[in-house]
Order: sequence, then C-alpha cells, then structure tokens
Amino acid sequence: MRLSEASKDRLPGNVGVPGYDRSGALHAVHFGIGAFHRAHQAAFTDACNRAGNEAWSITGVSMRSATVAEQLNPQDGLYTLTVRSDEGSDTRVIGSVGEVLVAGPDRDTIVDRLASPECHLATFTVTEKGYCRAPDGSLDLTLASEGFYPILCEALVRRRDAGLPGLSLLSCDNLSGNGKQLGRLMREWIDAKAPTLRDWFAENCTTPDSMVDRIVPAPSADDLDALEQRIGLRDEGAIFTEGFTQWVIEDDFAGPRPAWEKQGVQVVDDVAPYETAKLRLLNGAHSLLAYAGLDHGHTYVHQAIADPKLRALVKRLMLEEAAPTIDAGEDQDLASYADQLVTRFENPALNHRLDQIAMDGSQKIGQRWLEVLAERNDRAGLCEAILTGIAHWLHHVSGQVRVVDDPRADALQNACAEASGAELVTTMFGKAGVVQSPWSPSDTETAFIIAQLRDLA
Ligand code: CS2
Repeated sequence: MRLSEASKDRLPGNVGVPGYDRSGALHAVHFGIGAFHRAHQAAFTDACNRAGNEAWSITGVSMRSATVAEQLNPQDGLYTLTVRSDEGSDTRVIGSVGEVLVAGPDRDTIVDRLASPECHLATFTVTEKGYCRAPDGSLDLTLASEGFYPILCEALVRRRDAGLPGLSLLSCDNLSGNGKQLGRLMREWIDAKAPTLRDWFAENCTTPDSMVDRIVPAPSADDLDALEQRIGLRDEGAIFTEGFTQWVIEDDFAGPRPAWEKQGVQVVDDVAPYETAKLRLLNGAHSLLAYAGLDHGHTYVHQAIADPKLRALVKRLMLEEAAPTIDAGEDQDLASYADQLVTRFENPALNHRLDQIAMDGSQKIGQRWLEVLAERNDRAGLCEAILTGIAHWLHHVSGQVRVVDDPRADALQNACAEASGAELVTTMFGKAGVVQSPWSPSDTETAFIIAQLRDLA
C-alpha cells in the first residue's frame, strides 16, 4: 500500500507525521523539486508548519520529467525523509509539498499558482545548468526559453497587471552569489522579452542570496524496498540524507516567508563568507573526491575519503588552498569546518555516489576550483590539490574512461580529441576557452597538470 493521507495513520509510532492543516493559506512555488529540495527547504518549511503558527504549502515544479509528479501526487504530496547516521535511521513524513506540476504539460497551472494572491515566494534548485548561462556568463536566450524564465516572467506580468505584490525569488543552488546571479539573469530575460516589466520587477521583487547545505544522495531501489519493510507502506518519493543541515539566507524578502529562522536557519545581512567557504571547501573537496576517486576505483564518497592519498589531497585543498582565499566571519572557524566536513564525508550510511557528484562538472568547477586558482595566482605556492583535481577532470571529460554526463560534454570531448598537453590546458581554460575561466594557467601550473595527466594515461 502507498503512503498517502488515507494510509499515513498506519505508520509505526516512531515515524512522525504532519499534524497540521495542509491546505496552506500561504503559498510558495519551487522550481526543481528533486531530492535536495525535499531534504532541505521543504523540510525546514514542514518544521515551520509543525511549529504551529503558520501554514505554508509548496507547489513543486519539475522542469522536465514527470517522475517526481508520479511519485508524489498519488501520495497527496507526502513523502518520508530518513536521516541516516551511525546510530541508525530516523524517518518522518514531510507534509509541506501540496502538489507537483511538470513545466511542459502543466505550464498554465504553474503560471496561475505564481500569479495567485496567496503566492509570495518562488524558490529554485534547478542545478547550475538550470540557469541557462552562456559560456561568458550571460543568459543564453535560446536555452532559457526552455527553462523557468518565460513561466516566471508571464506570472510576474500578471501580478503587475492585477496590482498584486511582487515575489521573493530565492535561489538555493550552489552558485556564487546565487541570488545576485538569478536577479541579473532574470533582468536579462525581461529586457529581451518583456521590457515594460523592468521597473516593476526592480521595485517589487527581490532575489536574496543563500547558502544551502545538506548531503542528499540519489535514493536507490534497495533503499525504497528496505524502507517499505521497515515502515509497512510503499513510498516512491522517499529521500535519505545526513543529520547535518544548514541554510543561510540574505535578509531581503519582498513579502511574507516561513519563519525559517525559528527552525535554525540563519537570516543574515551578508551570505558571501558562508557561501564561499561552503562552495570552495565542501563542494571543492567533493569534486576532487569525485574525479580522483573514480580514477582510483572507488564508487562512494566514504570510500574515497578513506583512501589516504585522497584524504591528504582533500585536506590540502581545504586548508592550504581554499581557506586562505576566504574572508571568514567572526563565527567561522575554517579549520574545524574542514574537520567537520571530513567526518560528514566519512558517513558510510549515506552511500553517496561519486558519479552523482561528477555530473555537470563544466558548470561546477568554476565556483569550486577556478575562482580559488584565480585568487591565488599572485600568492606563493602551487595549488597542487586543485590542479590534481583538474588533471582528473580533464581525464574524465575526455570521454575515454566513462560516460560524461555534462551539458557541454560534446565540446569538452572534442577539445580533448583535438589538443593535448599544454595546448589542451589553454584550449580549456585560456581566454575564450571551452570553459569560462576567471583563471589563466601559468606555465608552472600547466606543467604540473600535464605531468599528472601523463601519469593517468
Ligand atoms: C555535490 C553537492 O553533487 C554535487 O555536486 O557536491 O550536491 C553537495 O552534496 C551539496 O552541495 C551538499 O550541500
């Protein structure tokens, strides 16, 4: 039997269920309702609803596939979130998602939801590639026409024409200055497609920056079967995650939002120090573990971090290469942050696949590695750990070792087929390179990468 409103009372007593009215007087629309959103923002909003003084309901939007809609709609939007640690598994039902719509077939309904007076927020986990940036960082209008931009723009025009307030547009993706980038890209769309909206958008909508953190591996079929055995109901939308969770948001909202700060969310004036530390230490280390770990024959993050060679590289990347580029706030201790990250990576109960992290590298390595290299250009010493990561990434995107899951896979593979050695490094990262890079490799850096690549061949 499937989990649903009707069946949820059959769950064992140790599985918490939403005890609140789920009809939701206040509304948020979330673009990109994958595993991450369900373990993070939706869980924080569920905690707010449970705390009792508000009733938020989320319309989840899948940009492409109908899979999540098929998982959650027959379950009345309900799904379980299981926290996995050394001590075992703790499961609860999350009730903040009311429905899931699919961008193609349900387009008009999504616009209606965003244009309704109850809606105050649009949130985003569309992944790095979902922002549809051209290699030079500007909005690629052709790609964007398939993304969230036209839907959101149409809804904002309707809100303006109806005299409704604007929306807070909250990016929860791993981009540096994610809110500022979203604002800039949305303005580029508006300028090109609906210029009369420009002033209203500037005056009525906000795009706060945010740093999001929780490790959420893609669930496996075995995970779902074992959960069913344990809780007695089938949950096709189940999510499994770690205990740690963090959300830091810039205090810049256009209207109401859930009282997330009462559930541990940090609402601050400046997100940048948190975001930079997270992207460069956690995500930077993740990408290194992914490409180097796969080349060393590992499958999961906990295996790669247990490999002494990779562990030493990760520590070096975090403490000696990334940390010196971060202007840490008073409450940030980067050395203990790095220790905490290593412990999180070691969690064997998560089974976090390296190939999940290796996806879309062309969209990720800029804010994780290249910005660090660019900032350290003038400092003493080579960033050997990051440069080793780059060698493994080049080996990966050559397409000769495994399938490359990346929106720029063809361009990357062609570049690897046509150039080698120093020429390859320049083709990739030089001015007008295949990857838009704030960093121009020096001769010493290039020589280091080539030597590493030779060892991998
Ligand atoms: C990972 C992130 O897949 C990836 O690229 O580095 O999803 C990472 O697990 C999260 O950002 C952790 O907060």
